[in-house]
Amino acid sequence: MEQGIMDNHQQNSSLSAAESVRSLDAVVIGAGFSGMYMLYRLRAIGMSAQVYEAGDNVGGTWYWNRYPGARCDSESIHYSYSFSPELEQEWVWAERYPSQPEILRYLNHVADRFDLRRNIQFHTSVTSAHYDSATNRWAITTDTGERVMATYCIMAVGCLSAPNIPKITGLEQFAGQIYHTSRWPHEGVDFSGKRVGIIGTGSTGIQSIPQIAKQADHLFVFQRTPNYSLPARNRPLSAEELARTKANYRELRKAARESSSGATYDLPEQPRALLEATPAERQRLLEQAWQLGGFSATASFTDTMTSLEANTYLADFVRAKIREIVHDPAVAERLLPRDHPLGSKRPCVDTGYFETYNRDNVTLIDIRSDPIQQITATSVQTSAGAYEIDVLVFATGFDAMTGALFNIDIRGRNDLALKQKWADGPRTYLGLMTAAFPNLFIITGPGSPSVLSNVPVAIEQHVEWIADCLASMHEHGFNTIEPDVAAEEAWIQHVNEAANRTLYPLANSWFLGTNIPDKPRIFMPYVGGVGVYGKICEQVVAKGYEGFRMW
Ligand code: NA7
Repeated sequence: MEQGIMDNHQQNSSLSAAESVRSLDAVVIGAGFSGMYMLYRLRAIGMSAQVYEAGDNVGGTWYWNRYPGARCDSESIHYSYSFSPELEQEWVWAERYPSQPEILRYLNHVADRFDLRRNIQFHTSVTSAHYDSATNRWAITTDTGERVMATYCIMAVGCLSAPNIPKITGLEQFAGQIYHTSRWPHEGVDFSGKRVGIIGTGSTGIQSIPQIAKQADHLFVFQRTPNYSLPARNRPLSAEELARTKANYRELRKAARESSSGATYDLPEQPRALLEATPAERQRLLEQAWQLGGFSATASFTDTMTSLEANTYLADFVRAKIREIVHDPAVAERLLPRDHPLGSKRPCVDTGYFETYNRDNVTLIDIRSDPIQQITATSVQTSAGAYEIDVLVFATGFDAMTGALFNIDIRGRNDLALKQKWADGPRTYLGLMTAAFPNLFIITGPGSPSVLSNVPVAIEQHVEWIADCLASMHEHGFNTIEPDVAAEEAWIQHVNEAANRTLYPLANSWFLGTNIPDKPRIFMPYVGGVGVYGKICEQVVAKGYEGFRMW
C-alpha cells in the first residue's frame, strides 16, 4: 500500500478488496493542464496519487489537437501556470498567442521540471469509477485491466475532449482519408495535390481552413452556421515586452484572477458601454478594438453580452468588415453570421480566415440551404450537387463539458450513474462536486466559469480549492465530502439565472449542448465571471464549507 495522509482511513476500511488492488489517496483522470497541476498539489499535501492518461504523453487538449493552424486564442502570457514564479521566469513565449506545438513543449517542460511523470500512467483510459459505500472508497478500472482503490476521484478530463463526429449517411463508404481535427495524426497530413472537404466552421475550422487551403489542390468548406471571427493580429513577442511581463507577473496574475474572463487586455481605454458612446466614438472604439485584435473587440465594451442593441451594433461592424475583406459579394453574404448575437457562440479568432475565400482553390458551400444528403466513396453530395474529394476533415467540435465524463461509467451512492443523474442536464454545486457522488471532484466542471474563461486560470483556482479542501479535511479528521442537495439546487438556479440575464441563450451552441442530437438544452458554464466565482468559492470556505457535508 502506498503511503499517504489518508492511511489511517485506509487501515480502518474493509481490506478485502484493498489487499488485492493498489490503494491510493487519490486518482486523477487526465494529464492536461488540470491533471498535471492537481498531481503537483496532491503531492504537496502529502497524498499518494496516480494519474491515468489515455494519450502517450502529457498535454490533454494540446496533445490531441494537432491540426494545421492550431493555436490558443488566449495570449501566451496569460495562458500559462502561475503557481511557480521560477517557471514563469524561465519559460520564453515566442508569440502573442501560443501555437499548439509551443504549448505542448511548455507542458512537457512542466512535467519534467516538477518530475510529474513518475505518477502518470500513459496509454491508459479509465473505463469506470464506482463509489463503494461500504468502504467509502472509489474503485477505478482501466482499459488495461487495472483496478485501483482511492479515497478521492478527481476528474481532470477537460471540457472539450470528446470529439463529435456527425452521423452522415454513407460516411462508411468513403474511400479516402477521414480525419477529425482533435485526433490529428502526429506525423501530420500532406494535402498537396488533394481535393479536401472540411465540415465545420467553429474555432478549429476557422484556424485550419487558411492552412489547408495553402496546400490543397482544392478546398471545399461545408458551412452550417456562419461564425463571427476577429483578427488575431498575432506577432512575435519582443524581449522588452517579455521582460516587462515577467517583472509584473504577480500583479498581472492577480488582475487576471479578479477579472471576469481570467485574463486582462492591454486596452488604451477603460472598457465602457457601447450604447453610451456617440456614433462617432463607437466607430472609433470599434476600429481601435479591431486593430488591436483578438478578444479586444468584446473586452472593450461592458454591454455587448447583455444588450441586444449594443451587440447588434458590434455585429454590424464585424459584418461590414467581412464584406470589405471578401471580394465576391455572394460569398461574403454567405459568410455573414446573422442568426445569433456575437459572443453567444464562442467567438473565433483568426489569421487570414475571411481572406482565404478570395483564393481560387476554395469553395464555400452553405449546407443550411443545401444540406448534405450523403457521402459516397468519392464525394460529398448536397441537395445542390456532388463535390468530389480525396480527403474529408471533420472540424465538428465536441460533446462539450459532459461528453468526456459520460464516456466513463461513473457511479455514486446506490449505484446511481452520473449519466442518469444528469439526464436532464448537469447538476453540480459550484461546478466542483455533485450530490450522491462523495469525494468525486470535477475540475472546471459544468456550473463553473471554465470554458468562458482563460482556462488555466479557472483550472488553477479549482485545483487549489480542492487541494486546500482536502488538506483542511485531513486537519479536522474528516475523509469524506459531499454537497447538500439543497446547495446544489440553489447553485443550479443561480447558474441558470445568471445565463438568462445575458444573450448567451439566444444562440444554439455547445455551451447549451445543442450541437449534439438529443442533448438537453441547458446552459452549462457559469457566466458570473472568474473573479466573482472565485469570491463565492472563498466565502463558501470562510463559512465552514457552506453547502457541503464533511465527515
Ligand atoms: P465548434 O465550435 O463546436 O464548431 C463545430 C463546427 O462544426 C460548427 O461550425 C458546427 O456548426 C459544425 N458542425 C457540427 N456538427 C455538424 C453537423 N452535423 N453538420 C454540419 N456541421 C456541423 O468546435 P471547434 O472544434 O471548432 O471549437 C471548439 C472549441 O475549441 C472552441 O469553441 C474553442 O473554445 C476551442 P454549427 O455552428 O453547430 O451549426
